[in-house]
Amino acid sequence: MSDITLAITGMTCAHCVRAVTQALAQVPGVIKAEVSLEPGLAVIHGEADVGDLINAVAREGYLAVPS
Ligand SMILES: [Cu+2]
Repeated sequence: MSDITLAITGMTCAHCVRAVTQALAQVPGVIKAEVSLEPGLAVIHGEADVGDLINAVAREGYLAVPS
């Protein structure tokens, strides 16, 4: 099992963190997603596709870049 770290741009409050966390958690293969507002970072545990993760974050209106 590997961890994936994404830098997330655009989050401004706890609601954003929750939205990103839930979006990531719904991607197939994700066991757990931990998102922090400051710095904007997501650590994803599991075997998810990085492109799927980035797209899930984008659908919520935020920018994710592999970190
Ligand atoms: Cu917010």
